[in-house]
Amino acid sequence: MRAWTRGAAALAAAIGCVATAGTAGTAVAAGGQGRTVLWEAGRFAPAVPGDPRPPEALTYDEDLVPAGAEVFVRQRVLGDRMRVEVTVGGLVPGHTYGTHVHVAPCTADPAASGGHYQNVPGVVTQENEVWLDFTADSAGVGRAVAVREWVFREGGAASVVLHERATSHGHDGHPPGDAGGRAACFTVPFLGTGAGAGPVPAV
Ligand SMILES: [Cu+2]
Repeated sequence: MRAWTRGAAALAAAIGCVATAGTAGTAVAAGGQGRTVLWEAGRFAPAVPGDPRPPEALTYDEDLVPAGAEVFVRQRVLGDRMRVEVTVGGLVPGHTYGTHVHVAPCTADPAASGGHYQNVPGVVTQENEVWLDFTADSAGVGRAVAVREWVFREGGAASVVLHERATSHGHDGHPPGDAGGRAACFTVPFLGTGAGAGPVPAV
């Protein structure tokens, strides 16, 4: 087991969450002044059409995202700002994965996760969406962080999708936001604008 996996597993255990193969673990922790953190961990498994209970982490392209690859997503909300971090292990070394937060959960149908989450609907820019492109290192581990001066609408962001190539800014012949086919999808119930308000959720 690689160091990053051990570290993430130790952290997950520390906050009361244990990730197992084919499932996702969730932990929500809240501190003072509306500070709220969400962790999700999963292990990619092939999508099986018709599966009534598909795993939270689905691969649609096992050449790019092999079964067994692990994914961790962390979101921190601080008032009206947020930070989203994704780490994936077990990928193709040197490959760049266009990666975004999408609006709907994953199913065996790659299109089910819908479009990119947009802060201002209809505006396709990196700043108005959450792009988390990364290039896997020599060990097949990729990591990206996005900080935004806004927070998802409640229930409006539901997955992280890995695509087959880097996200276009519109200067390379592809439309802005386009990153090719969907290689994998991880369902994440992202925290929304209500994070930090109301009762503290149980950890
Ligand atoms: Cu996408």
